[in-house]
Amino acid sequence: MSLTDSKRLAAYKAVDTHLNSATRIIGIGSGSTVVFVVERIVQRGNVKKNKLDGKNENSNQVLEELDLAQCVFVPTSFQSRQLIIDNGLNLGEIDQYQEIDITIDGADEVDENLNAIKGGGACHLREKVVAESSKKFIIAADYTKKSTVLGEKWIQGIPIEVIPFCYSLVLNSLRLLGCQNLNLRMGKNKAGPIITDNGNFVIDAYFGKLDGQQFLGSDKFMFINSPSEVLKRIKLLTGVVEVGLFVGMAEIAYFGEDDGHSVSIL
Ligand code: DER
Repeated sequence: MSLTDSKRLAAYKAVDTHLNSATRIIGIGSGSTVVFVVERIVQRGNVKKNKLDGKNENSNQVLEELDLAQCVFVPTSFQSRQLIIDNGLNLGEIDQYQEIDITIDGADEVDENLNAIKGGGACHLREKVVAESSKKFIIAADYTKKSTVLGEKWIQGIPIEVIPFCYSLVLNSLRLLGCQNLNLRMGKNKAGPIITDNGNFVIDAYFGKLDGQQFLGSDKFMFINSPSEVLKRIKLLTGVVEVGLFVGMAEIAYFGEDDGHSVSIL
């Protein structure tokens, strides 16, 4: 069972469980898993033609056909905007649709309380805006993303979008918060740092496991290393635009397992 197959499993399950003929405004996340979210939405646009025989292959669910002409899709990045356009779906922008019915997105890690680290693709600012504007925020991910606590498997660090002008000041502030494992995210096929869709830099800051058992920070500003406390402390730093911690936002998460057919649900 490949990782790609497990992403597809999770994406299809999320779409088949939550999208029906009444769904109109849909937020599309960013990353590799959401490619399969859009793939399934397009298939559901014509159940008969795509021979889905009305049944989801993983369950006895009856699949309603989606009237895609009546639906609008809100992107969370340049990548997801392109995905919507390339699949001939109606594109809507967040400033036109502030009440989104449902957003389905990926994640880099999800803990047992449905808190998530996002931003592996450096898209977490727009993803969080769209997720917060959604009545339902659903995560679809492969089995490697499921953890007990954040920081257990995703050790690349919490993605933090920062203003380029003062990124070194933010690095210093993060050290004062107790983070020693920090780096400015550099481009792979681009010299210098990556630039987000919003023209900013990304710092990845690893605070260890966010299990709420340790104190972080300098003497004057000690705080517990829970996802909510770490999010608050980072967000308050001057120069920080958005933090890749989605705390208490997801309603449910689907993980494609590595057995080739099962999907676990959190
Ligand atoms: O950057 C992001 O937040 C993406 O959603 C990412 O976390 C998920 O990436 P994947 O679907 O490619 O694993």
